Amino acid sequence: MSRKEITILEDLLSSNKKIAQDIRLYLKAKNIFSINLMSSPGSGKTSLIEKLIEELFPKHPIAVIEGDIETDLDAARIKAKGVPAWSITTGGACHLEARMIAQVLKEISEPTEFLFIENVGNLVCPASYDLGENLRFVLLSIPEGEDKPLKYPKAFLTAHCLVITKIDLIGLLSFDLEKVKEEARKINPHLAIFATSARTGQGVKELATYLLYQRKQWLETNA
Ligand SMILES: Nc1nc2c(ncn2[C@@H]2O[C@H](COP(=O)(O)OP(=O)(O)OP(=O)(O)O)[C@@H](O)[C@H]2O)c(=O)[nH]1
Ligand SMILES: [Mg+2]
Repeated sequence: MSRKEITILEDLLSSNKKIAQDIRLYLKAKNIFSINLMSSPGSGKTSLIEKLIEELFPKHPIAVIEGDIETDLDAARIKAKGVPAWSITTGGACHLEARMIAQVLKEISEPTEFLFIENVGNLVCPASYDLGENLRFVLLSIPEGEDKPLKYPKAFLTAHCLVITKIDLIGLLSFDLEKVKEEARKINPHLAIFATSARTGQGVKELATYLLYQRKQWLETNA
């Protein structure tokens, strides 16, 4: 990358960061706790949101922003659960940016406790863009293989929580769960780690409890 390209990228990230901070303040004023979900395509982001909706909604009102390169298929899946959802189609861009989220936020008119933001399926670019979220999830599904924390460290370094998805498939594939946890924690010792299955529901209640606890803590702070 040339020096000029590096400068442009730095400017872009710093302007993204400013918008993200405004988003955090805006959402805090409305008591909306937001979660940015990052993973490779098909790791189970939408499926996990669907299961968390089953666990939390309607007692805890939810809104969802779905980022995709093309189509609003994921938003349609969320709306089918009775939850308001907005689709951001990036038209080729491999990640969401804070300015895209800012455009949608004003449309959230109902009281909301949790805002899930499903990032574009990609384990690289989304890690560099703050979306004003309070929690960042990185998902890693069993079929992707156990080397992903080592190969894509930034996603694991910047996340608060690792969700190992499709845990129902662990008996079918060679995947050393303990080794992955250990390697992920070497990159980021603060990672909370859950293993879930959208098929059997395993781990979803525990993850929902974690979210409720994190939001409660956040409501009690001024951050
Ligand atoms: N066996 C199993 N399959 C799952 C699980 N979660 C998701 N899937 C399947 O994995 C595929 C992809 O799931 P999605 O939830 O659409 O994945 P995604 O990460 O939202 O995909 P993109 O939005 O395209 O990046 C679908 O066929 C799901 O049925 C799970 O826990 N177990
Ligand atoms: Mg999806």
